[in-house]
Amino acid sequence: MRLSVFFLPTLKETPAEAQIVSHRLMLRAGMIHQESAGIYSWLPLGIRVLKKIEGIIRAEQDGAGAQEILMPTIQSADIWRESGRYDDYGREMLRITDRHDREMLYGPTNEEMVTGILRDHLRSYRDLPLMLYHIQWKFRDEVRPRFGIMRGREFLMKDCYSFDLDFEGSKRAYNAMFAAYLRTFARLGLKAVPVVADPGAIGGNMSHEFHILAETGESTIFYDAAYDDLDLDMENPDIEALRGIYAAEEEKHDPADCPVPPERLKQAKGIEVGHIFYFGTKYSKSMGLTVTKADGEEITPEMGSYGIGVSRLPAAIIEASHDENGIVWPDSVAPFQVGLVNLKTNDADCLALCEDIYARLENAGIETLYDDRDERPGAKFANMDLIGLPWQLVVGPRGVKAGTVELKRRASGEKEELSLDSALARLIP
Ligand code: P5A
Repeated sequence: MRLSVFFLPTLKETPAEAQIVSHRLMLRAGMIHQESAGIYSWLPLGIRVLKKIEGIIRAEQDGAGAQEILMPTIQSADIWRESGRYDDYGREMLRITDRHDREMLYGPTNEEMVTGILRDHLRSYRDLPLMLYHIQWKFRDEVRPRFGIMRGREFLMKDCYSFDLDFEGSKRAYNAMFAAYLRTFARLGLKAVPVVADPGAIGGNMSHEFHILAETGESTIFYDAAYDDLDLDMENPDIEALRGIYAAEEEKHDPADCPVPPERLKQAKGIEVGHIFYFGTKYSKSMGLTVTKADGEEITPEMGSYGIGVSRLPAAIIEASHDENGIVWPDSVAPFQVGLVNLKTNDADCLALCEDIYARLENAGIETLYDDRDERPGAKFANMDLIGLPWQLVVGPRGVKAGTVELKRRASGEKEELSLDSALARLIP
């Protein structure tokens, strides 16, 4: 992509309304645009990151055996009356009346809808176990939307639902999702702490949240310092080892029963990026979802639900990975891998070399943002640092004469003068 035509409305000034660094940087880097309180448009740089995150989540959900579906954002109030949550949900639910005076709502979550789908289509007990997920926008009329997309009113969630014949099966599903979550967050460049949590409005009696430690986190968690020392293979996490380590959110933490000695107990702020629930037959029972076993016994499936705050994740990643100059994207979610900077666009040799490099990177499938604008070098460097692409490849008149380019790694700031071929060899696998 050529920066001269890319829609990247960056801001030099720090927006006054943004209280935390991720919100400031997302606005300054031209990733999002506010429409109303807690409601945002995603601009080209922002949507590229969001799609990368979605891709990793999707791959790990598929890998855990869940199947992708897509349910609508607008739901009928009727199914929520069946579960009994229509009145319970209160003012957080955005209620809508259609032209026939039917009561509808913008879904804050989909337990009822997915249970309804199974009620209509589950034919045999052999169809279970089953895990279905989708990645869809939700609306919750939060009392205090804030910090940009971190606590939005309209936000993107990955929500998965498991259906099993018995508790044992349900526990297997829960554990498979637990492991998939740790792998997902690791691939996003994050270390997530799983904590025992309160199921709240979703219900049930077993629940874990996944938190990213950050000063700006809205939740308070308590955890065993052993977690900090644990050298986890996050791509292949040892779930039992993790489970053995005490961690709980504030409401679930009882100093009187806490198994961790006070000197090893840590209190920290966390950003909740995921939340999983086991709630047995709460929805299947109230909505009459049953299946008949071979011996004629009628079973009410056991369920769980598993959420990830997809649109919250870009902010959580920025909170965990930035410096004074801007965002530092992990390779896996970066909107482009390489920023190609032409320091002198009116120099024929610089131009020719940049065009050649750009074509070679693009042909090799390396996503490249090519700064071909007629701008001061200082502005170009500041811009590249702000948007945080993992690699910067800088081409200037001096280097062109010497046959070299400069390759900078954004995360470390390390710069190297290399021949073009060695620079490209680094970037093209
Ligand atoms: C689990 C999936 C649920 O809704 N039902 C379906 C269950 N869980 S949850 O904890 O309420 O939400 C799941 C994740 O969504 C993110 N999230 C938000 N992100 C941005 N803005 C919000 N207002 C918001 N509310 C929830 C969180 O990451 C949460 O863990």
